[in-house]
Order: sequence, then C-alpha cells, then structure tokens
Amino acid sequence: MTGSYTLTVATTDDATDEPDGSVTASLASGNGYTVGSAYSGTVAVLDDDVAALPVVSVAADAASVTEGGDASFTLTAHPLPASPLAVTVRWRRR
Ligand SMILES: [Ca+2]
Ligand SMILES: [Ca+2]
Repeated sequence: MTGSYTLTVATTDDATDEPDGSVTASLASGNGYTVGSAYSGTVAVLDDDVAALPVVSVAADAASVTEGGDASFTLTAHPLPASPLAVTVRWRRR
C-alpha cells in the first residue's frame, strides 16, 4: 500500500435472529514498517432480524368420542418456543 488503503470485509445478511456481531481488523508486525498505537479497528455488525414467533396449531386426537368420554386435542408449537408459552384456547360444547 501507499498512503492509505481501504480493506473491505463482507458480512452475511442471514435470516437468523442473533446477537450483534463484529468485524475487527488488526495490524500485524512486518518488514519495513512499525505498527502504530491504533493497531486495530472494530465495526459492529447489527443483527436486523426479529425472532420468529412460534406457530401454534390444534388438532383433535380422535374424530369422535362416545358421550361420557373425554374429547382431547393436541396443541403443537413450531418452531419450539424458547420458553414455555401461554396459549389461549377457547372451547365450546354443544
Ligand atoms: Ca438479516
Ligand atoms: Ca441475523
């Protein structure tokens, strides 16, 4: 290099919600120059994705039940919630 040089480091735009990252460039010693006191620089890489909300579905466990028996349903959440989810379920009997 002479005078100045621009180093560019590409970052990846993924679709994952994650903590912010960073790119750091650090000078190493070499022949013909002395490393200055500003020997590294860091650029924060800000995540721009939001957490995907789990999709909750309900399905009847059986199409019918004889009266007096229990009607049961299975609720599923996908993707798996990071912590237990409070889900509102309404049901009615006729
Ligand atoms: Ca992204
Ligand atoms: Ca991301």
